[in-house]
Amino acid sequence: MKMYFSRNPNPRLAVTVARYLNAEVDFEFASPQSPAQGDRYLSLNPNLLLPILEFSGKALWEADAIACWFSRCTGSDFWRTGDDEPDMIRWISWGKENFVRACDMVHWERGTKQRYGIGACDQAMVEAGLRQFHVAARILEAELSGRAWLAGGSVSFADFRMGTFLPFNDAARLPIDDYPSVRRWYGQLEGIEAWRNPFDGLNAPDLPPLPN
Ligand SMILES: N[C@@H](CCC(=O)N[C@@H](CS)C(=O)NCC(=O)O)C(=O)O
Repeated sequence: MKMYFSRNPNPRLAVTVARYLNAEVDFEFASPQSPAQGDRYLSLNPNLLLPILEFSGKALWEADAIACWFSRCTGSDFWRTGDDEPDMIRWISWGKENFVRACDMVHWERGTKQRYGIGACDQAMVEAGLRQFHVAARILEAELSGRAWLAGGSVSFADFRMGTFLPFNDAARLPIDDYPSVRRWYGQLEGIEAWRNPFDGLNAPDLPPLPN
């Protein structure tokens, strides 16, 4: 199996899952959106996005699907398959529509657009993202004040997915410290080596720096 990745948020999430689960996979840094590489990746993922997992002559894309596959391959319950599965899917689904989306909006303006010179930071979009962030973070705060992790008694993919953009908070500057239980939960994720250092030993250029 080979996974094509970059250091951006969704591929980072997939690499983190692979490393956390010790999945047997080779990693290859890719830039499917660079004109020189586009043709190569179009047949693997028509969206020209990462991550992509190639195995048995086919290509699987979408970080969630790849996480599900790694969890199966390694016989882990990181992707829940028992009674906690609906709960895990609830948080993945809600997260992508709410908390993760809000983080993405702010990170896109303050992070990705600035790193890649895509355009000026749109303050109205940042403010809209921050409003959504606070609405979602309040819900997450209430949930996490009574439990350590989102689904069941141990970390699951729901936690990893919810945290997709938080390793990039140096750029996004989301006010997670306003929410003590969210902060505590995120500290638990930061305590996981694969979360902190997913690219350790991999051949992958750093992200372009943020301009001053
Ligand atoms: N819904 C997709 C989103 C994938 C996506 O947006 N990937 C972005 C990075 S976050 C990408 O490939 N950007 C180009 C690159 O990193 O080279 C998933 O969850 O995998």
